[in-house]
Amino acid sequence: MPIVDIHTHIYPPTYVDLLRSRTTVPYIRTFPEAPDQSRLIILPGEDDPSTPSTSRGRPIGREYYDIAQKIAFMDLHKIDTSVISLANPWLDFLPAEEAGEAAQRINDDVEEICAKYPGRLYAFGTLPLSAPSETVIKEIQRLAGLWHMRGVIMGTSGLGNGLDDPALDPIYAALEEHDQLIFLHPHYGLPTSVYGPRANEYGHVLPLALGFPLETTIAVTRMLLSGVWDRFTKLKVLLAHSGGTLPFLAGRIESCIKHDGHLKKQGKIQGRRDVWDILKTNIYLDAVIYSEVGLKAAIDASGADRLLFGTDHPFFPPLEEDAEEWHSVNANYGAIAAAFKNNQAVADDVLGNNAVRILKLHS
Ligand code: 5CU
Repeated sequence: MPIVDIHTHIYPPTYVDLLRSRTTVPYIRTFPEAPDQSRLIILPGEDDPSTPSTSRGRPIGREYYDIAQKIAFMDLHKIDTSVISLANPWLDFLPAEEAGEAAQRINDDVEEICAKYPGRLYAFGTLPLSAPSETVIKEIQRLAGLWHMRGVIMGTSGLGNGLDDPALDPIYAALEEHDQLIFLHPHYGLPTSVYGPRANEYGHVLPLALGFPLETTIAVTRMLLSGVWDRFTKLKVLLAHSGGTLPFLAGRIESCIKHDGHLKKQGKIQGRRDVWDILKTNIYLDAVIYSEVGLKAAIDASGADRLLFGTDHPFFPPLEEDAEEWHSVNANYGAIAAAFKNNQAVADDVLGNNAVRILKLHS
C-alpha cells in the first residue's frame, strides 16, 4: 500500500535565487539583528515595519529548497511518493515579459529533480499567469509532455482578476484538453484589516488558519457563480486544505443562490450545476485539515474516493528543536486513522491509492 503526499512544496534553487535578489515581498533576506538566519517573507503584510525583524515571515532552512531534505522527511514519515509543487506565491509577482521564461526554467528544474528519484517524486507545474494567455497555454502544452508532471499548481488570483475572470476561459480549455488537474492553493488570504489592530500580536494564526481557507472558498464560489463549472464540465481541481470551508458551507452557498432575486431575474438559477454535483464530479480534496471533524466534512461533501493525503511540508515544522516526527503530519495521519477506524481499505485509498489512480502515478 503506497503512501502518497500530494500537498508538499519546494522552492527550487533558481526560485530561491530570484527571491534573494528582491527587496519587496516576496523576498528572502537576513536582518542585522540575526545575520545568520535567512527569513522568507511572502504573505501580504508580513514585512510590516511594526513587526520585529526576527519574527517577520518565517526562518528558511534547507528543507525549503534541498530535495535531499524532502526525501529524508518522506523516509521519516513513511511516505513512498510525493507530488511536489512550487510553494506560494509562485510567479504571480513577475512582470509579464519575465514570467514565461521563469516558468520554463522552474518547471524544467522541478522535472529534473523528480527524475533523480524514480518512482518517489512527481510534480505539479507552475504557470506564468502574469504573461499573455498564449504564453500560459504554451506552457500548459509543454507541461503535458514532461514525464513527471501531473497537473499545475495555481493561486486564486488567476490572471489578476480571480478565477471567475472570463479571460481565463482559454486557459481552462487548455487544461481540460490536456487533462491537467489544477491544484488550487491559497496565498493572499483576506484583507489584513479584518484581522484587526492587534493582528501583529497573533503571529500567523489568523491569516493561515482562517484567511487561507476562506480565500479558497471564495475563489471556488466565484467560479460557481460565474458558470465556470457549467462551461468546463471536465475541469479537475484539487482543493488545498480539504477545500477551505467549502464542504462546511456548501449548503449555505446553495441556499443563498436559490434565494437570490438578482440571480433569478437574470435567469441564472435554473439549469446550472449545483455545488454538490461539482464537489462530487470535478473537485478533489486534500486531507490537510488536522482533525477528524474537518475530514468528515470533506468525506461527506466529495467522497472518500476523492480525498488525498498531504503534509504541507516544509511548512508547519515542529517548534521543538529536538523533535523528529512532525506533529502536523501525525495530526493528518491521525485524522485519517480516526475517520476510517473500521475501514482500513478506504484509509489506504486516502493515504495513497486514490492519488495513484487520479494522478496516474507509476505509469
Ligand atoms: O506558513 C505559511 O505561510 C504557509 C504558506 O505560505 N503556504 C503554505 O502552503 N503553508 C503555509
